[in-house]
Amino acid sequence: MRARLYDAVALVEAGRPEAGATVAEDVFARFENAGGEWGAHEQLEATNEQNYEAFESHLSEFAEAASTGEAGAAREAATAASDNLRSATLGRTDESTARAFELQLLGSRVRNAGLVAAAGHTAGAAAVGQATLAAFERAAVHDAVEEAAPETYETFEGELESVIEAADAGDGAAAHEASEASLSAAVDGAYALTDSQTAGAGELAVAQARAFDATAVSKLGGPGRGVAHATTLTGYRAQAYDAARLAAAGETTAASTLVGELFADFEGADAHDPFEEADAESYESFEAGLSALRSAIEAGEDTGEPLATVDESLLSGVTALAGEQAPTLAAAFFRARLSDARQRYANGEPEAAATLAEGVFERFERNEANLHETLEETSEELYTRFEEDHLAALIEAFRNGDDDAVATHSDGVQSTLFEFQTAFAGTTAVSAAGAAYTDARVFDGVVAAHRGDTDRGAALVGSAFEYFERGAGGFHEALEDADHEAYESFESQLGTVRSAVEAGEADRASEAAFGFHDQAVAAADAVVGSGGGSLGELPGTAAQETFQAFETARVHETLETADHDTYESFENSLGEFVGAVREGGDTGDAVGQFADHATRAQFAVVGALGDAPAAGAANEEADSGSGDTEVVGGPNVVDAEEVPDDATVVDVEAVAFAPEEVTVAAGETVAFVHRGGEAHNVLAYADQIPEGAPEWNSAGADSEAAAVDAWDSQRRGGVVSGQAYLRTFETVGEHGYYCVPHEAAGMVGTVIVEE
Ligand SMILES: [Cu+2]
Repeated sequence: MRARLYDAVALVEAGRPEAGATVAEDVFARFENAGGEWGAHEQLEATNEQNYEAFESHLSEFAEAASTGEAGAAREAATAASDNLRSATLGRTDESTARAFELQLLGSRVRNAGLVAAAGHTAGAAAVGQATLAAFERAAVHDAVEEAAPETYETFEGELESVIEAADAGDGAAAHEASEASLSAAVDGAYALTDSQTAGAGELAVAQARAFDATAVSKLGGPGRGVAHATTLTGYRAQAYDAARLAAAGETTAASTLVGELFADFEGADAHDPFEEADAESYESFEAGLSALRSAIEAGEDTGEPLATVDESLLSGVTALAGEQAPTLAAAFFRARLSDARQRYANGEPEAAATLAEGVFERFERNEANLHETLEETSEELYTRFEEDHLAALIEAFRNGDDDAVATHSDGVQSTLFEFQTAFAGTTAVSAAGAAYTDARVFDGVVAAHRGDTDRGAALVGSAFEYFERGAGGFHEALEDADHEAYESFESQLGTVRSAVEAGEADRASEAAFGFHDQAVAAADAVVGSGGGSLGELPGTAAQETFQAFETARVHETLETADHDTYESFENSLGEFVGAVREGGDTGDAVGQFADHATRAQFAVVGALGDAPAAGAANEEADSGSGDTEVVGGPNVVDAEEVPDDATVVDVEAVAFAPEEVTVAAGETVAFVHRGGEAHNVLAYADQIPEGAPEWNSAGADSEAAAVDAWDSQRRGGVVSGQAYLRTFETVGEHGYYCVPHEAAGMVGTVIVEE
């Protein structure tokens, strides 16, 4: 639990206070749940009432500081809360145990710094590293470990300094690597400081902390590229409305051209394939709706229905692609629509303006793209200001023809939505939304130009320019930093549109606007790409490291011996957790399950399983049959000594096949030789072998499914220490394979067979 407090601090340091606050709230919730972590709530309360109260108040101070992004205050409160927990630990255990735990906790904090650095937030990582170093120097364990294990002490401190240095130099990968070495030294140090049962319990707590880290690190990423694609689709939404508007104004040719251009742009857009993949149905209805819209425009028919189809399909696409950032983009779209309403009012169309604003209101009430709920959750006060104070009043002002009120409430809806965007989303998503908003305004300006309203068109494009120049919620700076060339193109293309609109050259303005649309998408892409948006494999790697660390941990065997069922549940839930992280999406349940099993495991290694809180039942079925059943080989599992000299050897390590890919000639034999960890097996994926090739696996079963079943029910097909599995390959092509118990930890490989 103490390690998790520091996870939250690390997130705040990395500039993600909202994620830090979420972790803090979760720590609080788990603590309040009396049966939760270590049964800590009850124990702490029983140990010392005063200490308990101090802990609770520090925890809430911490949550507060985390939610407002005050890293320094958060760190202070976390340290204080952590000290309260430490005192509680001391109340129940001796000084050496407390020191051992202290050292492991410091190790977890070093690894946080490494992960934060690997996620690209090197400045925040350096700060976390510095704070950890200072804490270590102050800690009682400092002198104790120096005395008990001088080499370990030096490794721990030296690697910690390397983490700080690498982070300062902006080298995230090096910082991550050094942090692993430092944590591993901390774990070793704990064994030097206390008995192996206690140190083992601490090592399991470290595994628990690692799992939470992997979850926390996934929050460090900005939104992925999906947000940039959603920006493209948001731009199309505005363009479709503009086309319908031009058609209604009798500008049939311009309207039809606009839809044609939109179509052409989409066919070549980066967003095209992701849209199709994310939501095939909406993708198809979008294309169909767009054709229908064009036909309606050309035939002079009502565009209402096809426009609605286009808009709804695009909205589904935005929601599917932008995920939790969909409300940010929806707010950008609303802002563009409401700007358009104001423009219509100024054009002497008050009823049209009111209808348009009512449409926005209705969409908002429908909770389109989850904006309503998200706004309300983000800030009740902001929500009231947007809806009641301004949006409702704006509609009324349009109808009353009250110019002053229109000005006040137009500004009001714009500023409240903008406030929401910056409060809810990080700079990356705000930038993507800013690109979408600017894009929409530019097209509105072009529509005005087509209608011969040069002044208004120039004013619209000018206001887009001004919005960007004023900073656009950090978009301007983020783009300039992310990609200077993209930044310059964005600005110069905006200038091109403006001069075309000012010159009253509507067709040239349309063309320039499509050029600008591309720049807006490129800008969103550039910011997303640099904004920590692409964490790539990091969360998966962090989770997998948890598995690997356990496979080679000293406590591994202790736990297996102490209580086999607990051991199995622990490992299964860890595997499931790793799988969940690698798949992306919500890992809350999986990490919670694992944390429960890890807690039980800690009780098991100190011989107090009877006192352990019960764990969830999610992994019970995974235990069935495997229990203590002995591992048996298959027909081609042999003694390692029997491996032929001319066989190509693949090392079967703790949780990897090395090398992961080998190439052999047809007719040659590959020997999969056990080198580390517990029992592994080797199975060809049924759908990853050449056509016509027989399925193969270490169980000697004739299908993958049968081999999995043999493993699950009888532990057949296992390869243990001192053994090897031999397979002679006849069919040319690629054979993908894996190990059942460790697939989630990335234990997969490929054999390429050549002529
Ligand atoms: Cu394995």
